[in-house]
Amino acid sequence: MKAVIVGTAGHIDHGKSALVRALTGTDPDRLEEEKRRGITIDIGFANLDLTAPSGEKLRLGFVDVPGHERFVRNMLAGIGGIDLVLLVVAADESVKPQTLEHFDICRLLSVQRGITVLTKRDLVDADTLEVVRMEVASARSAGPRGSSRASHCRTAHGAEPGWG
Ligand SMILES: Nc1nc2c(ncn2[C@@H]2O[C@H](COP(=O)(O)OP(=O)(O)OP(=O)(O)O)[C@@H](O)[C@H]2O)c(=O)[nH]1
Ligand SMILES: [Mg+2]
Repeated sequence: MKAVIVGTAGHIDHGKSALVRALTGTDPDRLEEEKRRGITIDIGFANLDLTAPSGEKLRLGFVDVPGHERFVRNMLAGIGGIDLVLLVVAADESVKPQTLEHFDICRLLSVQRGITVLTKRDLVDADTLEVVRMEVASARSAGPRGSSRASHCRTAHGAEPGWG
């Protein structure tokens, strides 16, 4: 079975942990303090087994990181050694300081592949979503290189990927 390690990155409260939970069914926020405060403090983990179109079995191992600027050391501990990063940006807030910081960290650590995920699309109209998409594309120009696709989903009600 092939293993792929998938990390998250992005500003606090932009929906990284909710995305991992929607994709895997596992809440990566395992600490009591994380559940009480509603934020990620330390890195969390979840798995998803998939079958590739070729029939090959895949195990995605997710490493969910905190977005709070004070926990950037834990973010650094989680993001090293990943194969792919999910660059999470909330559509109602767009690009914020830790969006850019995490993009920079991914670039400095030579993360080769990234998928941009616009979360919270249920909170914005179509025009706003388009503006945010452009702002994120501009920020991404300094982010991980290699193949990437943009998507957006409404994780509060289950993952609804819309590839674009
Ligand atoms: N309306 C709506 N709310 C969402 C969506 N995704 C996440 N949320 C909510 O946004 C809040 C923050 O989500 P989290 O997944 O904890 O955010 P996070 O990026 O992991 O936050 P940190 O780990 O602390 O940086 C939670 O209350 C989620 O339920 C979405 O697509 N739509
Ligand atoms: Mg989180």
